[in-house]
Order: sequence, then structure tokens, then C-alpha cells
Amino acid sequence: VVFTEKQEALVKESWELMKLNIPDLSLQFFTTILEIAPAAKGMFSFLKDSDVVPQNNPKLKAHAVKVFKMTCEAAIQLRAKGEVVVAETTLRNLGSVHLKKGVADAHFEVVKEALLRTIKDAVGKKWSEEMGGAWAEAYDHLAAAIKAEMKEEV
Ligand code: HEM
Ligand code: ISQ
Repeated sequence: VVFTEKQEALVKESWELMKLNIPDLSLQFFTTILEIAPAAKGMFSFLKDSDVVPQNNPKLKAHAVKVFKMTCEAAIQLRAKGEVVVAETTLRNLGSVHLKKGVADAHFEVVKEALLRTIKDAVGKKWSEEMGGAWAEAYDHLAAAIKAEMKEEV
């Protein structure tokens, strides 16, 4: 995979902007996932008995931020090594959590779409097709690593 310096810079630059507003970012990301796939509601413990997204749930925030951070990290690795390598223990944990929650391949497209919409909103005028494409490519590689681990766990 050829992931350019420019693509890496676009991802890093947008993530720096997004970091300035983590509370809104994480809520918007999560809300968008549920908008696209309402049926995914039952998977997340943050919602428990409630129908509404909690406005200040530390676990929701932390997990949402991790998705962005890991995707950003994936972009850095793609540029440096041409592949994404996730630490073995992290990958095993992610594989087992997502498998247990019943996450399927199609869900990864939902999260990808929500991620891209959230970034587009957050960066405003700085957004470009190229920026979205760079995030999408990094996400696809990260998602592939998690999916492969899920298939191995059974
Ligand atoms: C949990 C990351 C894709 C649904 C988590 C956690 C992380 C994470 C870091 C917390 C793990 C822990 O508790 O130790 C990611 C990344 C993804 C991804 C990096 C893609 C590249 C998805 C998809 C879905 C999903 C596609 C399905 C809609 C969940 C659920 C949990 C979870 C239901 C458990 C949350 C809870 O109730 O505590 N994910 N995830 N994730 N993820 Fe993902
Ligand atoms: C877990 N996995 C994927 C996406 C998420 C978004 C918000 C909170 C937790 C998540």
C-alpha cells in the first residue's frame, strides 16, 4: 500500500483539530452510528435501559476517542511501513469484545461512514475529499485487522 506523506499529514492535522472538542466529537460519532444503524443500540452497554444517548458517559467518550486515535495511528503506520500492525494483546481484546457483542462485517461500514461524517463536520472548511479518503484508507486497514482477529477467535 502506498500511503503518502500528504495523506498522513491530512489525518494528523484533522485529528489535532478534532481533539479540541472531544465531548461533542464522541457524542456525535456515537449518535451518528445509531442514526445509520438503529438496531445496533442493543449492542452498547452505554445505553442500558435507556433510549437516549447519555450526554456524559466517560466510557462512551473513552471508547470513541480510541477509535479515532487508533485510526490516526493506523495512518502513521501505513505511511511508515505500508501496513497496519496492532499490538497483539490489544488486537486480541478488540477481537473478543466485538465478537461477543455480535459485531458483523456490515457494521464496520456503518462505523466508517459515521467516522467520516463526524470528521467532515468537525473540520469544517478544512475538509477535502483527499482528507476523507486518507481516513477511509487507514480505517479500512485497521478494520481488516480486527475482522481477521474476530474470525480467528470463534
Ligand atoms: C468496544 C474500537 C468497530 C461496537 C470497543 C472498544 C474499542 C473499540 C477500543 C472498547 C474495548 C474494551 O472494552 O476494552 C473499535 C475500532 C473499530 C470498532 C477501532 C473499527 C476499526 C466497531 C463496530 C461496531 C463496534 C463496527 C459495531 C457497531 C462496539 C461495541 C463495544 C465496542 C458494542 C462494546 C461497548 C460497551 O458496551 O462497552 N470498540 N471498534 N465497534 N465496540 Fe468497537
Ligand atoms: C466502540 N466501537 C466503535 C465505535 C464506537 C463509538 C463510540 C463509542 C464506542 C465505540
